[in-house]
Amino acid sequence: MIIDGFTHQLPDTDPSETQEWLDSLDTVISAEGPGRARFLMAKLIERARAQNVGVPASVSTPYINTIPAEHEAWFPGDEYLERRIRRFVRWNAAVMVIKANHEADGIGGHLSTFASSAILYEVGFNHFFHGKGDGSAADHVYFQGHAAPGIYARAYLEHRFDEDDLDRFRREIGGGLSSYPHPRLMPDFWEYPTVSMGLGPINSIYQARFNKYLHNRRIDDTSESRVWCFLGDGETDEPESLGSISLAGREKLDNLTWVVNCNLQRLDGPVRGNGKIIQELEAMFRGAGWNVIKVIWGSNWDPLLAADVDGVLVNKMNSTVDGEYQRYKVEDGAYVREHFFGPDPRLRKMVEHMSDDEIWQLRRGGLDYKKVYAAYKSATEHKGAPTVILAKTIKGWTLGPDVEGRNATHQIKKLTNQQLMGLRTRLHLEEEIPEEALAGDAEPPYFRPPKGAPECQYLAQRRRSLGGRIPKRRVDIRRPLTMPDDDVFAEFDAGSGKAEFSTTGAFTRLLRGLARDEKFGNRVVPIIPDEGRTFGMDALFKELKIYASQGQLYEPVDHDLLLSYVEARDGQILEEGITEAGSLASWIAAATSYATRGVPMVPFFTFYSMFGFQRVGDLIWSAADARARGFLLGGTAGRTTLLGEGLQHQDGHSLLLASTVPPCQAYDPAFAYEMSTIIRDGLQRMYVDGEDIFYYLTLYNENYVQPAKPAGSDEDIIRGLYLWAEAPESASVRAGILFSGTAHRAAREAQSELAEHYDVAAELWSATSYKRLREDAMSAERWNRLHPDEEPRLPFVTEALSGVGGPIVAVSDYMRAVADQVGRWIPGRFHPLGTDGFGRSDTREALRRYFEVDTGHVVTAVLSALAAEGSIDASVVADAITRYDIDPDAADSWTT
Ligand SMILES: Cc1ncc(C[n+]2csc(CCOP(=O)(O)OP(=O)(O)O)c2C)c(N)n1
Ligand SMILES: [Mg+2]
Repeated sequence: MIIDGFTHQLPDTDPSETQEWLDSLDTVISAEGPGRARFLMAKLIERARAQNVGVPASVSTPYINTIPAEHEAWFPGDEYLERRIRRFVRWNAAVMVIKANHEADGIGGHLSTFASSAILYEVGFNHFFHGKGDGSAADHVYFQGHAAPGIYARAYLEHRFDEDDLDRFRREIGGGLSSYPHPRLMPDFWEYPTVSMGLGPINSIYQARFNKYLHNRRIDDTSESRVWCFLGDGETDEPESLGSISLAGREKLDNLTWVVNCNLQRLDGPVRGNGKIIQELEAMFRGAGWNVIKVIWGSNWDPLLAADVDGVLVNKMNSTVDGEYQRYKVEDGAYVREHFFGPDPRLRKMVEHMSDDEIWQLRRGGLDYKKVYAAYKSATEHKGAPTVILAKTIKGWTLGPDVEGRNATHQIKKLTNQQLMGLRTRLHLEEEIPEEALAGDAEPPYFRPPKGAPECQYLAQRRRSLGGRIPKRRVDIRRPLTMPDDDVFAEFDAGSGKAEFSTTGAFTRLLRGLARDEKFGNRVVPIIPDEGRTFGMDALFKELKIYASQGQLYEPVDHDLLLSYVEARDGQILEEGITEAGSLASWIAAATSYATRGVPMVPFFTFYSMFGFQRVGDLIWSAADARARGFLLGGTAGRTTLLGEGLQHQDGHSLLLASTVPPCQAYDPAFAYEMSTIIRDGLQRMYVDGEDIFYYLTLYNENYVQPAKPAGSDEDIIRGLYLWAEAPESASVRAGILFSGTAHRAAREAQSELAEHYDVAAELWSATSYKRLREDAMSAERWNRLHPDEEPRLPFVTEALSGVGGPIVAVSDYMRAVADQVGRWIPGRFHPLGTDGFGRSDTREALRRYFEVDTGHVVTAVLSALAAEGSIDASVVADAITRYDIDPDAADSWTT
C-alpha cells in the first residue's frame, strides 16, 4: 500500500479502535496466511472506494485478467471464418519472409513478432479499425514495425497485393514491399513509420492529443477517430515509449488505445526474466492515469481460476517470473504439470483431470481472440483516460518447437520445408497446401482463396463495414488551406531602417502576421518547448493563447499585464513544456495532418538549435519518412552568437546534421527578408505544389539593422547563394567572401578593411543554404558523368561564383564542414572559416576571436589565400596578423 509511512503524521482520534483493526489483521495473517489478508484488504479498499472514501489508487493488481470472464463482451464475429483467415495470413506472412531469404540470402524479415501478435491485429482488422474508404478521417493505426509481414499478408488476401508483390518483399529498389512501415517508400500504404523503437508510441500519444486540439479548435471533427498503437514489450524500455505517458493520462486521451504485445521476449532474450513485465507496466501506466487492461490468460484458464477458492493458483501466477513462463512454453504439458502446478499439491490436484496435452493447450490471453475482443471493446468504450492493453503472448507462436519462445526466435528468418510441413499441420491447411508443394527444396507456395470464397467475402465485408482498407495513406484534402496574403512577407523587404532586431524577432513577427491572416491564420500551429520567452514569443501568449484542454482554471499571476500567460481550450500555441521529443511528436502530427486527416496544418516548431537534430534527430528522420511538411526553427543558433551559455548550448553543427536528412531544406539566413522569402517559398512548395519536404531555418538572437532586400534576389535566396554586395571598385586584387547567418558582420567589415588597408576588392555573397548548393552540384556532376557526349552542366554554385576572379573565403557561425560541402565545386581557391570545437561561455567578441571567425581572421584568410595564389606577398599576411593582434600559435579550437 502506498499510504505506508505517513499515517503517523495524521491525528489518531481513537487509538483503541485503531488497535482493534490492526489486531484483527494480525490474527487473519497468523491464522489464515498473507493470501487471505491480502484478499480482505482488497475487499476493504473496494468497499471504501464504493463509499467514496477516496483511497489512494494502488498501482498493481494480481496477475490475472482485468476483465473477469463473466463481464466479457460477447464476440460478434464468425469464429470459423476468422480462424481460417488468420491461418491464411499466418501462412503467407511466413512464406513471404522465407522466400525473401531463399532468393536473396540474408535479406532478412521477421517471423516471430507477427506470429505472436496475429490475433491482436486480426481482431482489430475485423472489428475495430476504421478506414478512410467512406471519405471520413478514420483511425490512426501504428503497426509494430517488425509485424509488417503480417500486414502485407492480409493485404494480399484483400487483393491489394499479388504474389509478385509478396515476392518482392524487401526488394525495394524498383518498388518492392518495404521492409518496415515506410511512407516514404510506400506512400499509398503506410502512414506511420514505427520501426525505430519508441517513436511510434510517443508519436501516437501526440497524435491523439493533436486530434483533441483540432477538435477543440473546431478545425476538424475528430471525435470518431481512434489512435491505436501496437508496440513490443521490449520496446517499452525506450525512453520515448514511456516518457510521455503521463501527458496522455493528464490530457485524458480516451481516443488512444495502446496494445503492448507482451511476448516476454525482445531480441536477445527475456524482457524481464527475473520479474514480470506486465506487472511492471501496469504499475507505471496506472500511476500515469491510464486505464489498464491485462489480458494474461485465455478462456480455458477460466474454469481453473473459478475453482481457485483458496487463491493458490493466483498466488502461483503472481510469484512465477517471466523467465519461467517463457521456459514453460519451450517445454511440454508434462513439464508444466510438474513445475507450475506440481510443487503445490492443491494445484496439482486442480489439473488432475486434465491430460498433459490439455495442460499444454492452456492458452495465453493475447492468443485468445475472445479475450482480445473483449479488451478492445472495453477500451474503446472507456471514457476519460487512455487505455493500455497488456496482452500476454508467445513469441513465434505456431511456428513450431524450434522457434516458439526460443531466445533466438527474433532472428530466425528461415524455416525448412520440413518445418513448414509442421506449420501447415498446426494451421490445418492440409487441403489448401498440397503436401507435394513442400517436397524437397521446392519453393513454398502462398495461399489465397478465390475472391468469391466465404473467407474473402467475409473479410471484404468486415472491412467495408468499417470504412475500407487499412493501412492506407491518401492525400485527399478534406479541408483545403488558403495561402496567406503576400503583405505578411513583404513587410520585411524594406529593411528595418535604423531599428535593430534579430532574425528571431523577425520570425516571431512573421509568425504573428501569419496567425493573424484571416483565411490562413487558424492553420498555423506554433510549437515551443518551454522557451517561448527566450524567443520573444511570450508576446503571442495573450493573442493566440496557449492550448489547454481544460481551459484556464486559475487567474495567472500576470493577468493584468499586457503579455500574460493565457491558456484556453481553443488556444493555438502548443507550449509543450521541457520535451523536445514531445514537441517534435506534436510537430509530426501537425506536419502530416494533410495526409493522415486531409487537413493541412502549418506547424512552426521553434527550439534551441542545439537540442534539435542532435537531441531528437531520429524523430526528425522519422518525420522525413512520414513525409512531414512544416517548419523547424533552430533558435539561439550559432556557436558564438548565443553568448554565455557554453559547451552544451552553443550549436555549431545542427546545419550539418540537417544536411543528412534528404528532404530537409536547411537554411542559414542572415537577414529578416531572407527568412521571410524562404518561408514564403516553403509554403508554396509544400502546401501548394505538394512537395514532401520540410524546412529547417536557423534563427539568431543578435540584434542588428536588417537591410532591405536586393531587387531580384528571391530566386537565388532560395537556391542558396546570391551576390549581396559588389566589390569596391577602387581596389585592384579580387576575392570573394561568402557569409551565412550572423557572420555577415565580420564579412562586411572585412570587405572594407581589405579595401582600405590592402587594396583588395572583395565581393560579398550570402550563402543561405550549402545543402541546397551541394545537392544541385551533385546532380550536375552525376548528369555529366552519365552523359559523356553532351554539353556538361555547370553547378549553380560554380556558375554563380565564376566571375569572382580570386580566392573565396566562407565564414559562418557553424563548423567548416557546412561550407566544405560545396568545396570541390568552388571555382578557384576555397578557404572556409567556422566554429569547429566545443562552445565556451564568453562574450561574442571573445568567442569569435577564439573560433577565428571575426573580422581580423576573415581579412587574414583572404590575404593568405591571395598570397598562396601569388597575387600578393606573404608579408602582407604577416602584417594583418599583427594588425588584428592574432596569436598565430593559439591551439586549434577543435582540439581543445
Ligand atoms: C531504436 C531501435 N533500437 C533497436 C532496434 C532493433 N530491434 C528490432 S526488433 C528488436 C526487439 C524487439 O522486441 P520487442 O519490442 O519485445 O518486440 P517483439 O518482436 O518481441 O514483439 C530490436 C532490439 C530497433 N528497431 N529500433
Ligand atoms: Mg517482445
